Amino acid sequence: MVRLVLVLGDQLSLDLSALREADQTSDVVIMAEVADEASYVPHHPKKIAFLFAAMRKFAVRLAQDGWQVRYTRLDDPDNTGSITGELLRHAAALGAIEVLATEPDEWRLISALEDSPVPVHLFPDDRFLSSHAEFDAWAEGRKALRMEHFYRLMRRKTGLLMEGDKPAGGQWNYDHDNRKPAPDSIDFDGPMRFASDESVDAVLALVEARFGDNFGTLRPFWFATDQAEARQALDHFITHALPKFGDYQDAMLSGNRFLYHSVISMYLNAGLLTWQEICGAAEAAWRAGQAPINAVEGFIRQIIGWREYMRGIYFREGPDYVTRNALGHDRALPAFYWSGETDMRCVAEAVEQTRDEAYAHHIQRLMVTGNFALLAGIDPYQVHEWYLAVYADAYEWVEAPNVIGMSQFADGGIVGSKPYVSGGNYINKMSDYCRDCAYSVAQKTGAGACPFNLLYWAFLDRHRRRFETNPRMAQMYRVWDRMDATRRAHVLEGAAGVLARLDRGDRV
Ligand code: FAD
Ligand code: DLZ
Ligand code: SF4
Repeated sequence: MVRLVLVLGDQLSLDLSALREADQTSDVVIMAEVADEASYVPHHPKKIAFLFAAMRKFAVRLAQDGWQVRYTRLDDPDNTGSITGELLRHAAALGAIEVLATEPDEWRLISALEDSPVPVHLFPDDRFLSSHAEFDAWAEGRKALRMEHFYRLMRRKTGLLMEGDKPAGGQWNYDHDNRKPAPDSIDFDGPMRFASDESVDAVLALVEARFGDNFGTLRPFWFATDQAEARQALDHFITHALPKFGDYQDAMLSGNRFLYHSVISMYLNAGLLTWQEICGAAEAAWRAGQAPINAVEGFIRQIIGWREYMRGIYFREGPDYVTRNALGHDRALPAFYWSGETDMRCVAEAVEQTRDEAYAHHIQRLMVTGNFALLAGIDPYQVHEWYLAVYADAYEWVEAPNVIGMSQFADGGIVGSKPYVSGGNYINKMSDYCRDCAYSVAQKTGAGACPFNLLYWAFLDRHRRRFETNPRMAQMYRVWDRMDATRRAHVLEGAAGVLARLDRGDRV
């Protein structure tokens, strides 16, 4: 009896549970480029091109390995436009009555598969280090779900950077060494770039024709599109950038879009790389004396700590997580998130590079675009949709806890113990953006004052009832209260002016 084996666009791993469960001699792999997946948000063209190109190459690889593969291209005349539609169509053609699939990493698609007219047998996605059950067992009964505690469990579980039962170097976390401001120059010219081939060119033409109007620049397209290339990109990072990753992890620099970041999240999330090979390579570099412990620990923490923790939160909190709005924010997302047309240099840089590369690093996402949205009281669902659309690594399981939780505090404090908000001083300390900005970061009131400065205090004032008793915020309320009353009034007036300009659609 023929069974179908579904492989989704972010399941491009030879060691996928559904493939392990299948019988290569009789089962048929189904892969499909479909309108539903390509348009649930207006994805960045580079993201769509990356996934389609990588999917096509993965299908070829599976066929070379002996699988029978039915691959639907977006422009195939018979394409039904949805994953479940494709399953139904192929099931009818092949006489299949069952589908094997690895659990998708999004509630929407899980429920579509559960409702599929052809019964789908779901297997856990064991490409992650932690299962849902393990995360829930860790979370159960805890007052607060702090990533650091979960991370230590993962260090012990994997043995990464462990010396017996003790953390290598004597500390679990070297973050205090990792907050250096931007250096004047960077001696790393960014991630490895790959030339396109005939198969990538065909995808680029398709994406240009079908998604050319979406936000984002398609060309030059330079992403890796198969496992071998993704591994080269990883090696390039480990050799040339990892040693300084820790030091400058939080820094931002005009015109330098990648600093010492790895730019591998899109490959890891799509299945072209595994956490084991990434963390194994980083640890090996440390053991060989090629990268310092603060860099390697900081990097490994992002992957076995933050990444796994975020996935645990997404599945534990359930499908309604993306609609949470603990702070009651309801302002529309400003148009400059799509156009970059703002006088705030930091925001313009983040949006422009997002448009060009489908990439921004963590601090740009958190402390520039995220910080501004939170301070300005933007509807978190609209913020979530923006992040899900514009980054090549964005899938709901990882994007939503980062946006709804960490960045917008819309989950009321599950991911973060306090909101990530700051005035312009933080951005000025960590970047060189303020030098070329129309606003003055030193100015706290008046027409030329940095909007982050104004909105920061207005945010604290607006949410006083919720945050003044938070021990990590009490100090800022004391500073605000000690401020001269006239100055406070000018700050609030200035902030109201910025928000009114946003509401009118005037340039900010
Ligand atoms: P590096 O800085 O080199 O870090 C190494 C790896 O660690 C990354 O490739 C990634 O796999 C992992 N990592 C680091 N931080 C996180 C984190 N907070 N959560 C999960 N994994 C992490 N990451 C995504 O993969 N997809 C998203 O849609 C996404 N949306 C985000 C939205 C916001 C508002 C914020 C603040 C962060 C978001 N992140 C997301 C996390 C992080 O910004 C990206 O993983 C990182 O910028 C990817 O670039 P990189 O590969 O150069 O990472
Ligand atoms: C993101 C995406 C896009 C743009 N297109 C496809 C597609 O055409 N076919 C497919 O199988 N997967 C695609 N994906 C990835 C899915 O949206 C992803 O599997 C779910 O969001 C679960 O993470
Ligand atoms: Fe951003 Fe304010 Fe600095 Fe301008 S002055 S770059 S708005 S932080």
